Amino acid sequence: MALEIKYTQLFIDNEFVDAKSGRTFPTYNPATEEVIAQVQEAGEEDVDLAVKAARRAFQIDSEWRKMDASARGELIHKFADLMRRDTETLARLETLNNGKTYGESLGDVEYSIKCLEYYAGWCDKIFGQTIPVDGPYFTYTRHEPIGVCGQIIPWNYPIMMLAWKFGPALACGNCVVLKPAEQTPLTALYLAALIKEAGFPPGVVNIIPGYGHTAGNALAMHLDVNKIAFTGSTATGRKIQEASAKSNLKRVSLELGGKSPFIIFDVDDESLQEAAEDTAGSIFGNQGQSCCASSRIFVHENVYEKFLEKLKAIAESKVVGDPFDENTTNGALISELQFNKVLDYIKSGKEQGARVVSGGERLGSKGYFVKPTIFADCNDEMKIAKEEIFGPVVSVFKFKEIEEAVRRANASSYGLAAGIYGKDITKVLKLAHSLEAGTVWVNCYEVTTNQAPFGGFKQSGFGRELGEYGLHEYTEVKNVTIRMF
Ligand code: TXE
Repeated sequence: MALEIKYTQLFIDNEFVDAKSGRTFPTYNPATEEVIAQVQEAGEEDVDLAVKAARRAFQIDSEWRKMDASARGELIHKFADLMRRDTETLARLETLNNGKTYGESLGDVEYSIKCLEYYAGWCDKIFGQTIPVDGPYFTYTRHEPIGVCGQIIPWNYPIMMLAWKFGPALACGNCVVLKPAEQTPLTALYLAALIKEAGFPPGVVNIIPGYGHTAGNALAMHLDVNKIAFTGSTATGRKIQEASAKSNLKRVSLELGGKSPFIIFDVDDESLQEAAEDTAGSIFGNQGQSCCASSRIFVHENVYEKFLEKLKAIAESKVVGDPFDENTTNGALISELQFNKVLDYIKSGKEQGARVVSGGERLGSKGYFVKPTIFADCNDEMKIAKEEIFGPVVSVFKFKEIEEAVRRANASSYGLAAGIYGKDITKVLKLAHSLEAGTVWVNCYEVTTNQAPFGGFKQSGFGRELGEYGLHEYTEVKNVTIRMF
């Protein structure tokens, strides 16, 4: 059955409305390069209306502010239940607009529902302290919502990034204005309809599709936005931070790019196979368009060639193509721009002397498909070794000593995630503590859970998402001190 595109307007104050300018922009199916729909394009005026709606909803005596924390939790649960009801529609829409396989989209929807449920449970468990201060005073703290939160998300996990942003923000009692990526507005707008159906008061959630340099920038510069949560490139993250400094010092949390190392020791055959599978799962899954993708693999020299053989066998077993076909394991990259960027990196890897073990080219002539690509004999100075490619392209390096592996793994401006495969617990722990990364996975990779924090060291950003730590990004701590007569 054809998928009906029901929602293409801005969602402000619980209503779907046209952009004030009347402008629209096309959104594409990356697997066919065809236009799916025209979507209303938010501009500065629309951003302002959304922020005003959010501000009204955040007034101290508003329905949202007066709502019991437990009732807030029930609303988030209701939203998650509606997502569960509409799982298939959401997954189909995600695949249509993003190009990832339908199976991946189903997984994303399920994981997003669980994220929202996790945060729904937190609503009535967010509390401060009573503090034994000096003098005849009684002091306590309150963890209050920050206010109107702008949220700017990317296109690689459109539903999941929305859930990561909405979950903690709403649990803490904030109001939100979310700008989805211009490449993938459709699932966010469908979710807007579910927000309304769940019964959130008007203005608590607003969703404004549009471009980064216009709508995104207007949100980041807005004087009445209290916080911006951003996921995207390091270059744009810098602009968000700058906009905060130039406007009202709004709080900022940034989840940016990565060039994550995965260090594989001289392990037995079975472990090496597992390490190869984990590598492939991360760098080829979602077409490598994942900020924590295992893009730099450091393999001990004793098992280097064996590892490459195993990874090659996995890469060549992948079925790239129509993301709706159930036999497909790898879908399309998001856009022509991203596709060309990835192909340029592949070209540069070849030119700089890396050995192509597998892939190294596009697939077919229509749709943004790239074959899973493995480069061996890489050195640390190559462009493919240093820059985030954000595609199904992995660089494999050889190492001898553990100290050397740590030094080379840490020689990056990024610090989002890292992995280790090894059986010597002392060595592994020492390494885990030496790596400059917000997450270190040991004998596994990309095990991102709703309960544990995720975020970056260095230029991979700051602030944490998920888990209890994720809540800290969405509250202000207020100290109340009372003189006791
Ligand atoms: O990212 P942008 P792009 C990396 C990845 C990719 C590269 C470029 O390497 O190849 O970034 O992707 C909004 N003010 N990541 O150009 O620009 C934009 O509309 C406010 C890693 O798509 O960062 C979108 O909603 N907002 C990453 C969001 O920022 C602005 C995920 C992300 O877009 C803006 C995506 C501005 N001036 C890309 N300019 C990850 N960490 O997972 C753009 N935006």
